[in-house]
Amino acid sequence: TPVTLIGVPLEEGSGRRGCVMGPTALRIAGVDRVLAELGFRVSDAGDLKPEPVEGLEVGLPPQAQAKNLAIVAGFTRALEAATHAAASAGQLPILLGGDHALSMGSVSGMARHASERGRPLFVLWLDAHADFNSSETSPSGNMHGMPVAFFCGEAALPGILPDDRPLVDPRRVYQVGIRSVDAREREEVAEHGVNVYDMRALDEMGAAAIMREILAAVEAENGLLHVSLDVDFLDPEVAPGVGTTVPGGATFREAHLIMEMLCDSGLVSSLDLVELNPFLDDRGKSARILVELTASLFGRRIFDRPTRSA
Ligand code: DIR
Ligand code: MN
Ligand code: MN
Ligand code: MN
Repeated sequence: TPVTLIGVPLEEGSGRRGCVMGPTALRIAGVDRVLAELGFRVSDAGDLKPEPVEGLEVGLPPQAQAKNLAIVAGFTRALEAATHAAASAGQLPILLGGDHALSMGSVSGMARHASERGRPLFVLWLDAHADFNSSETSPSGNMHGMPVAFFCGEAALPGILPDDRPLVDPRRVYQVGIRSVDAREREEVAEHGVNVYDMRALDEMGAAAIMREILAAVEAENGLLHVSLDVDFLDPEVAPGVGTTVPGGATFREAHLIMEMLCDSGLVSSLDLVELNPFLDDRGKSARILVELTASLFGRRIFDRPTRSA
């Protein structure tokens, strides 16, 4: 499958500056080069321009908070269209973020693509955070905490995309690495049946057992699988270049194993690399790790595995 890189210079969904430099840092770290070395045809669509949007605030519920709604909405519309177009053209889109609000658009575009193919879309959410706040429940108003609720139709953010768009069933969302959830967000995640493997689950079960369960669920329904990788999924000692570090995250080896198992599955349809903040990084360390993980997801391995019968 040919791969298309789409830069998303969005930082207004997070509480601080810096993610706008993410796409450039990922390119400097060689994301296109490692994919080409693995034999993929890679094209770079450059950086996405947001559509101009205004007047959405009037549709929000009273007391709702959604900071920088217009700019995030403009990116969401452009991203939904660009991601859908790439997938429809038989390409595998990789979104170079940019903060995690970009997944409102990328996942919605993939949901439309999947529904046109008559296949369900599954989402693997690798993150310290559940990102299931709505404009009414968010304690911060930062929209990078809302994308999962948005593409499941639960974010109370009307008017950004059509109300009748294809949504993701929250029971087809699988979250791994979770360790920071807000009080009301916790209730929403449970109520809507999101599958959460928190850090305790990762410690107790190990990454391999978790991934076998998730991949079996995708396979059982012949689904497409969108992977959304937030830098803060990783432990801050592994990847410091992110605005919202949370101690006790995934290790380098756990993350690589997850990527290698995703590669073996052949199920991945699309990928977000998000929340990289080069202004906070340590000499390019986090950008490089994201690129190394991408290489593992696309087939780099230490040795070929002996083929084992199931
Ligand atoms: C927090 C932090 N749950 C919020 N969220 C994220 O503001 O909604 N940090 N995504 O990276
Ligand atoms: Mn996130
Ligand atoms: Mn996060
Ligand atoms: Mn709800």
